[in-house]
Amino acid sequence: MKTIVVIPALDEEDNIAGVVHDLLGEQTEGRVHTVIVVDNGSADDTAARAESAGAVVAHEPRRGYGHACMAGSLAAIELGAEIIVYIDADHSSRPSEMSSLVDPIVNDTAGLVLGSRVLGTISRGAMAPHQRFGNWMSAKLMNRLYGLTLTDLGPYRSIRVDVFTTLGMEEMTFGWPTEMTVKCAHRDVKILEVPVSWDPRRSGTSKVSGTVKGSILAARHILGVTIRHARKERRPR
Ligand SMILES: Nc1nc2c(ncn2[C@@H]2O[C@H](COP(=O)(O)OP(=O)(O)OP(=O)(O)O)[C@@H](O)[C@H]2O)c(=O)[nH]1
Ligand SMILES: [Mg+2]
Repeated sequence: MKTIVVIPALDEEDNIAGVVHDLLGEQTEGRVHTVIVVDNGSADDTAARAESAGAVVAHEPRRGYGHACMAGSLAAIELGAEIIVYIDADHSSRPSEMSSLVDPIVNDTAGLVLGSRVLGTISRGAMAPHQRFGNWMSAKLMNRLYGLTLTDLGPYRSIRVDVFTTLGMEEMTFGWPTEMTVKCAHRDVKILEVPVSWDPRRSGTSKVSGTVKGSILAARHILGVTIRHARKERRPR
């Protein structure tokens, strides 16, 4: 199946070329057709470096992780993607683990695959205690409200495009990954967690969990989305 990787990127000039290179190289064993880097108004050289490394660059001037993921997803669909994989730009996730994300969709054992860092390996210094706690609490709440058995939020994830197009994604900032998961749960899409590794960002500055403001905003969005959608009716498959 045609697999396209979407990378939301904001000021990641020192990380992006390495990630794109690994995704398009032998580590992914031919699974990746195209890499789309969505430059979210970076003030640095992110876009040019992504392009030099072989990525297709999309530009999304509206700030927000969800806006960037949405722009990348639409570009991927335009290019004929059947599977979309999302991965961060800072090398925290490993392109070499792509098979865990893609193969369950190819084998039709899942429509949404979430890379769980809790089931996998978190390198020393890669995740602050408040982030571990926030992820744990979010997963617990999602499990309780949606009858799931998740362990993590899973920023490294993949989705079948024909599932994605039914979701009507609306959360254009930190709530994007949560919205995708809970909407899949409501639609009885098979959700599979697979173990993945999580490393510290290679360089550059954190925009989310490494800052107080980012962490508070992320927590508010994640919990808000989880609770709001639980009140909505289940939709037919
Ligand atoms: N497009 C876009 N990307 C963003 C935005 N904020 C963060 N990102 C990207 O989303 C990914 C996750 O952001 P990070 O800053 O790494 O957040 P984090 O992983 O919680 O924090 P670290 O542990 O410091 O890496 C990275 O690829 C960022 O470049 C944003 O507003 N727009
Ligand atoms: Mg990061």
